[in-house]
Amino acid sequence: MKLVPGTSFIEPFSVGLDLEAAVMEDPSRVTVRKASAMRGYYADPAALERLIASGDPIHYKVYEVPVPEEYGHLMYCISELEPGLVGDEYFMTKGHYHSVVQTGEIYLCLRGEGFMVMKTADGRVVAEPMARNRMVYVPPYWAHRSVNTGTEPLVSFCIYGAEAGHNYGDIETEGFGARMLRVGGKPELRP
Ligand code: PAN
Ligand code: ZN
Repeated sequence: MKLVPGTSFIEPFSVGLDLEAAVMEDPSRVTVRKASAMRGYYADPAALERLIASGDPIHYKVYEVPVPEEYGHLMYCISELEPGLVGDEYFMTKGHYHSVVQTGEIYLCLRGEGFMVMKTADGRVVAEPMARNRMVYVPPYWAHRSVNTGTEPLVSFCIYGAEAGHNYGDIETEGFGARMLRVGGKPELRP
């Protein structure tokens, strides 16, 4: 067998995914982001500080059994975003471009309701609805952020090229171009 430089050989394996319960059974890595990790992301920083002061609740968790972060491998995870509001803005993930910007991603929503908000570097913004059994295709070049507009956790199974990497810096500086706000009790994407 001839191995290709840059793509590690590993043993096959399987993991338990309970799609009904929307959980990964034995994740070996769980990334937790609390409200305090979201400073700078919401339109109402004072509301975020109140949330942090009231116990700094978990915002979202990402469950993984990681594979090598190399071309050829496929990374996958369960992403679980809690419901809630920061002022009038629904809880959301930080959002990112992939560092290898031509890497796409698939999100299969297992639970909850919300939106995948996607943007390009030249300012286009598109929001696709997320609900159980709905799949969102994030094409190459689009930054992506999930937003929970429901009352239960928004949980998705994601798959993407493992070489992708995460570029948070560009979103921190340029923002997302639009925010998902609660207006008259309903979600509305506002520039
Ligand atoms: C997902 C996200 C996950 C958390 O696995 O990383 O939903 O969102 P942030 O990374 O924006 O904090 C993904 O898109 N990976 O590429
Ligand atoms: Zn991604």
